[in-house]
Amino acid sequence: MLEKVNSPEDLKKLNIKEKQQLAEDIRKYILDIISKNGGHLASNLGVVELTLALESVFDLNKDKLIWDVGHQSYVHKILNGRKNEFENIRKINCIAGFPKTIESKTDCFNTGHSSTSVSAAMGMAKARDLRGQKHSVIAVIGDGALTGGMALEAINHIGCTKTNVIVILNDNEMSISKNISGINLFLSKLRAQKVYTMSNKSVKKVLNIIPVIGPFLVKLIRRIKKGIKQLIIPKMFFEDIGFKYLGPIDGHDIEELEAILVKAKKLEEPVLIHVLTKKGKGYKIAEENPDKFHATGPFNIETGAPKKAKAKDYSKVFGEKLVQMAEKNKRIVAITAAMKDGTGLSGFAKKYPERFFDVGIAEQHAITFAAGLAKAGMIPFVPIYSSFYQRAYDQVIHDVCMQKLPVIMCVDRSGIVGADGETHQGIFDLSFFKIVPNLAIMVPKDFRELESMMDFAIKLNKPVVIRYPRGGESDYKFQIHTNILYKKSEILAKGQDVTILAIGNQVSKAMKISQKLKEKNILADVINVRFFKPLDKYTILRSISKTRFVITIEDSTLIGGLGTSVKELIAEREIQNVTIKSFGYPDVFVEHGAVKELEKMYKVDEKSITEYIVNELKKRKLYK
Ligand SMILES: Cc1ncc(C[n+]2csc(CCOP(=O)(O)OP(=O)(O)O)c2C)c(N)n1
Repeated sequence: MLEKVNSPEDLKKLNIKEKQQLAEDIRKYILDIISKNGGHLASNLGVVELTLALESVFDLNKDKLIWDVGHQSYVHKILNGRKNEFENIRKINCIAGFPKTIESKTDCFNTGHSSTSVSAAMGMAKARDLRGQKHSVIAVIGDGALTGGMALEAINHIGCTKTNVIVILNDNEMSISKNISGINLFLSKLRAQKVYTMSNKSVKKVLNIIPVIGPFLVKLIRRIKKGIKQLIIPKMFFEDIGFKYLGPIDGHDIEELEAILVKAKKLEEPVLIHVLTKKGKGYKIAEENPDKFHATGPFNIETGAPKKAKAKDYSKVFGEKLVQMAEKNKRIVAITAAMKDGTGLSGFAKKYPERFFDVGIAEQHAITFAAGLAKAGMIPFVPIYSSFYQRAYDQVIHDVCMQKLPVIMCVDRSGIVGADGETHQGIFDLSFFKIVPNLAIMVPKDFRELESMMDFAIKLNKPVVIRYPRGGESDYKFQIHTNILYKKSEILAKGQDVTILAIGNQVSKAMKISQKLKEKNILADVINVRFFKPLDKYTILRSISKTRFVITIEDSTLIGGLGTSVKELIAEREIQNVTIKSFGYPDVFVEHGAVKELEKMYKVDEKSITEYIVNELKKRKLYK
């Protein structure tokens, strides 16, 4: 069936049986490709029927459909012009794993970070009304994303302004891990209604067969049902704040879905359709392990086993070290914003459940909650991915740093993360944290240094950022491990020809470059910066005064990064005759692709940097 369907127009011509067949074909296709490329599997398998129903009822040439987070938009992409391109999803220069307006008119709004869809939908709906247009605006949001403050702010606004928006709540009872929020407790009361609705449906069928009094009985029962509904659902929260609540409905029944969508389309008021789906639907291994298959690398379809064994990564090292530290120090607590596994906190959660807090997709709350804990004598560690720290910026400034509270903010997935692309690259944190007073920023060169920095952060007793990348350490093994001292960098190699300043996982690259240079009799000072803030001005200036040629390497945007800090230092001290070249990322949103490919593309790779140094020294005639 998938071979025959190339667009929503083709889909609209199918009967229900054919659509069900198409759903199966799409599932197989997604499973096949994601098992090879990696990507978000379980959420996409869960929305196949929902997407088919949406695309059957609405016309995305005029209606607007916004996918929250957007990790579940694969079926939509397949139906809207990217069926063949799907084979290369998430690869460099190919289609992205999230909605992209540049890929298709039917991707009407870019997403990637959670809980934005309802606000964007309301904006589009208000613009439609102000411009006198007529079309539907639909936001599809998961029960996990509904725990994010933004989504609740938008629902609040839509309800009181009576804006005509359709919100589809895709409730699979899962965020990445199990959804254990208060919102979930509330939704479980609504879910309980399902059994009641179902049994009523069958009763209706039977009663309608009875001549004359049958239809009368159906009407009577419907009225009673309304009364019972108010009784068994203690507070119809959505209705109370201004939404028409429809559901709950089986999210794998295309016919029922289409019927309810047609109904919603006609209503001129805020509508919330509560759709129940199964994460991983149709692939048993993912149904049983939806968290493992939320986002996955390539895997074997038969067994579900990853094709590449998972090597130790920074998040794991962080999590294990925190467990050890918490054993001795009872004041240590850990907070996650719905990323328990991703940030390496599963072990901590198991061992110290009373000191572990999963706040939901609520980065802002996570930080101010940590500030409260710190103010009252606890030592909070808060690992959040770099790109999601963007959400909590005001809280870091206003609640933590202004009050000098000792919150240890661990910036996971910093630098280039790869296939998730521009919404997830962690390239801004150094720049936006740099300008915050009272904040120390440490960046470890390897696992061992991460552990030392975690110990050191507690001793500092002030707001601290520790920043580390996605994945494991480099294959370069450092021989030198000096003690961490406040504001002190670490000299790893000595030379007089060039100063190489590097940060975090770029330090191993700097060491490899210095080895290559050594083969050409070029000797480099290699400095592991360690403290991005406050910078070790003394050591850096001493080296620059010697070599007058500085290279900085960072896995972040160049604006406001390490290179900028060093240039500011050189200008401030009015040091003359210095050549400085910074390697990092330019003023763009870095697209998706493998880390190595992107490094090459932006010339932040070993070869480009080595060539630059050699050529520059040739120009200066120091090296022939
Ligand atoms: C601001 C932000 N924090 C964290 C994430 C990571 N994240 C991606 S999907 C997801 C869970 C979403 O759950 P839900 O909305 O229920 O969708 P499902 O995958 O269950 O369909 C999380 C926490 C994110 N994308 N954005």
